[in-house]
Amino acid sequence: VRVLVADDDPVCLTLLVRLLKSWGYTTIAFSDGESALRELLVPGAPDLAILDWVMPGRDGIDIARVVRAQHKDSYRYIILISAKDTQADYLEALAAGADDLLTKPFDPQELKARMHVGQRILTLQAGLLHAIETTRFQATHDLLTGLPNRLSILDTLDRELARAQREHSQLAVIMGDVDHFKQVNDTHGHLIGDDVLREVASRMQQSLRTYDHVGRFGGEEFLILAPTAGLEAAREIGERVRLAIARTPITTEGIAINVTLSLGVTATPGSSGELLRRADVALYRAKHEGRNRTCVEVSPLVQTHESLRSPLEERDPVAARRRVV
Ligand code: GH3
Ligand code: MG
Ligand code: MG
Repeated sequence: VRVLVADDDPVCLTLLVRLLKSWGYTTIAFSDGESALRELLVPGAPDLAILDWVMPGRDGIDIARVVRAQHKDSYRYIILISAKDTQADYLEALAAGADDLLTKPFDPQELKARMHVGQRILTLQAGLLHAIETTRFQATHDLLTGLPNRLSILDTLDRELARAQREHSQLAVIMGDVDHFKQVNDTHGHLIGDDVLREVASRMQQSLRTYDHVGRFGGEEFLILAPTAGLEAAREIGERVRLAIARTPITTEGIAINVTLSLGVTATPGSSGELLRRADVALYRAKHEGRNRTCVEVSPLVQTHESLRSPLEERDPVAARRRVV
């Protein structure tokens, strides 16, 4: 355990450091408050500090106050040492944010005992932070694939949509669904089915740009959000994802399984509900037309404004015909 020690009295500082070392602590020592505070504020600083109350520049109580105001994510346990020993002093120290006040000259055994109290609190605190982090992750992620879950990806959709509106940029929404996945389960069993889903999720992630999002929308259904992508870019993303899965069979437990994905693509304008509905319509069409393909559903607004000569259609007459339907 690393301990930060600050005291402007060199004799006291040397004594503290020697004691702490003999108890197995690693120490970082400072003879002034200013540099002690600077060190305490960097990430990864020692989370146990013993500070002299009265020091030139920053005194111990000042440091405690600043550390408390700034550190929200991790805890710093602060023990003040001082010749001050009235009840009023004690209360002032605690009110400023110190965890403990030890009067000088201190009894080494008492300091040792109080250090243990500090360590106990820090261990509890670390456990609590870890539990909160784990809970937060589990509440927003799918356990099987590690992707954001439905709630979380829908939340991201709302945020990205608001941002697209603010920045007058586009947002593409792509829904992908594994083809005949029930057959994978029926043929190879659920555990292999789970492996396949994990691999599908991983290949999807790998074929996206870093600022795109993919979440597990349902059982074998995934939702991709591509900020700044219009319809044409979105269809390219859809095809890239589709090929990443269809090109190479998924091998698990020595079995190679051919897996394909159908994708429904749409892009702004539209509310999140409209975008999801259109992506779903496009996905349904991809299934209906034979699966392992990407279909596009255009906003009715775009259809009227851009009529029938968008870049997408010039490049892909098949898509153009589909749009007219
Ligand atoms: P389609 O091409 O029309 O999408 O056919 P499909 O068989 O993929 O679609 P359907 O909706 O009939 O079946 C989806 C299957 O996915 C049924 C369900 O048991 C399975 N499934 C959903 N979640 C999981 C999961 O977490 N693990 C496994 N192994 N299977 C799952
Ligand atoms: Mg399916
Ligand atoms: Mg499905």
